[in-house]
Amino acid sequence: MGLRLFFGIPLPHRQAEIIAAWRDSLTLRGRPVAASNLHLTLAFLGDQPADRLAELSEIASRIEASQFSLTLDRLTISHHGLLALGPASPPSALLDLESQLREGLLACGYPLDTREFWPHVTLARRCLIRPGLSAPSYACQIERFALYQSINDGRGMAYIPLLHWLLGRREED
Ligand code: 2AM
Repeated sequence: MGLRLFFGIPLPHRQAEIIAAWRDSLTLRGRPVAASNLHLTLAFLGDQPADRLAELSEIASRIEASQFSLTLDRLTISHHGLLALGPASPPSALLDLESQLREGLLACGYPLDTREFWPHVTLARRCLIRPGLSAPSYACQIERFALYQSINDGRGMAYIPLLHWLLGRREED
């Protein structure tokens, strides 16, 4: 049986707790994503045989991308009730990271989603749709990305980071 895998960026622990507390204060019901599971998906791989982990690790370790500051300030509620927070202006280092990863994965034959990259952190699913919610603005420093396994632990989905990679420090840091 395969592993359900994706590459993503974990939200730093403290910001994840703050964002989850804000989300809970909205009382939109639905199915909240636990603070420890909050992430921004870079590339969704679906079910993959475990013996491709070494190749995925190799692809990720070839990436040369910098750390960046991410401001989450655009709130979306889709008509399915998916509540997501993303950057109104995605930083170029984030777009660069995603495109290097995409190119590496496509070159090795992984079938990726052909839709345009929509950087977002899903906060809850199947929420009540309440128009006019104002978006907060949360800034965090992104220093790593990870390969996750998505598992259903009986209580819902849990996203387990299997491997992670540090992004490069910028020259001015
Ligand atoms: P979502 O949060 O917008 O639902 C783990 O399931 C992560 O992969 C989630 O962040 C989810 O995005 C994303 N994901 C799940 N299925 C996907 C698909 N078919 N294409 C792209 N991303 C997907």
